[in-house]
Amino acid sequence: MNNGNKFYKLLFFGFFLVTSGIVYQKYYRPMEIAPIPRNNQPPVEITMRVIEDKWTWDPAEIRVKAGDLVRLHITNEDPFDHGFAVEAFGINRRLFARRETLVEFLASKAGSFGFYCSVPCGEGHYRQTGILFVEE
Ligand SMILES: [Cu+2]
Repeated sequence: MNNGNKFYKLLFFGFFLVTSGIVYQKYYRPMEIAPIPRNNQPPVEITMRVIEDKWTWDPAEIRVKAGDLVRLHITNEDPFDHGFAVEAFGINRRLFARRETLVEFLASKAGSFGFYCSVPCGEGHYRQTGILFVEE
């Protein structure tokens, strides 16, 4: 078998994978698990902070609508780093000490999702949690 033959097999396999993915998304994927597309509203700007010495998010509850583009402006008031993670949306960002970090994401599914500090930061680390509500 020569290498050219192998190349065409790989190419065909890649084409097959992409095509079957598209066919699945268009015709077979149940509506309820499809990502909700962006609405035509302006981005939702939310100002948040990590309160100094408290291991607390302010606010600890965020409410948005499915389809919103969300922009979180998070200020970490502590002199050390924290993290901001929402597993359901694949978000995990470092919040540097005494700085504002912008976290932007599309709220593409409805439900309630926990967020937490993802950087080991001290005694209150494991209670530094909050909830993101995405309403339909
Ligand atoms: Cu932490």
